[in-house]
Amino acid sequence: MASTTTATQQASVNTITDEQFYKDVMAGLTANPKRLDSKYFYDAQGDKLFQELMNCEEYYPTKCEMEIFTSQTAEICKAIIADGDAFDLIELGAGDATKSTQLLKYLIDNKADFSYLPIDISENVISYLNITLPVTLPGIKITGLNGEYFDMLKKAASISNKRKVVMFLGSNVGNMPVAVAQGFCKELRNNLSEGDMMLVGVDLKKNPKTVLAAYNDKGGITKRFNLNLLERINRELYGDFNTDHFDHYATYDPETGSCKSYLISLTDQKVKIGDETISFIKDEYIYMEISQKYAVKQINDMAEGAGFKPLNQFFDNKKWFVDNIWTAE
Ligand code: AVJ
Repeated sequence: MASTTTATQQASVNTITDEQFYKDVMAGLTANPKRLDSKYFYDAQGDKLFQELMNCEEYYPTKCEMEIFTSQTAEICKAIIADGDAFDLIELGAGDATKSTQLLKYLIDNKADFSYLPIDISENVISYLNITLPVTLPGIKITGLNGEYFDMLKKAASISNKRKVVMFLGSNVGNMPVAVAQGFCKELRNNLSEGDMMLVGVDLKKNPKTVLAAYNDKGGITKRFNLNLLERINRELYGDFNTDHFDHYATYDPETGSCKSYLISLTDQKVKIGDETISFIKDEYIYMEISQKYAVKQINDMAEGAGFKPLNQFFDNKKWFVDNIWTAE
């Protein structure tokens, strides 16, 4: 984790500590049933695997949202520019910012007055963006923030009091169960002022086979992506997981729209994490991740329930994904 400080990293703020990672892992693995938090998927190795996943045939959400951002750039930008006053464009979970780069380029070309503040849980991602974006997008004003969403949102508000446009793309909101997502939207609203905006990417309910295939790809990238969290525990918390003794299991329920991932212990086994020992029985699962899918009406209800007014919806051709613009009321 953050030990060296380079010129670019000085612009970023890091709040995620090994200690917090250790606490969360131990709490999850001593709980019954066992669970791990999917936000920890994204170390350097996890970022790489997610890149691979985004490029694999079955994983459609990124492609759909990319289509929306490339084919409807002007319309989306017009909506967020609004009446043209200066704004902060904040991105929660920026990742490699491929999608937002479409918007950033258009905004810069059209002389919009804005600063870009990407927030990401991955330190690796933030230092990458701080270095590469000024090269690919000359003239961009960027301050990367490495940490938890709300800590960094508060940080962003303390840096500037301009109008805020907060992007939450890629169906990252799907990594929360519906009730948690509703609470999350309310908390977002509490951190914003009237007239601020949200741009939220949401994966829609669709043919269950299409959804399941995306989270159970034939090439096994999703499996490696999940197993990487065990390897990260080995690397950073002195664990001795043998990943050959775990399998990946994904499931999608078309009724609830919940897609869930588990790791299944293939044998009775004991795993050491530092000085602690965790026992698994054969077929026991670790709950890893939820990727919630929504109906359009559900999304608007969630916005309104949180104090936002739905302003615009941008769909891909297949209507598999939607980017929503909400205004804080
Ligand atoms: C980055 C949270 C949007 O849930 O679709 C991809 C992560 N997990 N395949 C998603 C993920 C398994 C992804 N998000």
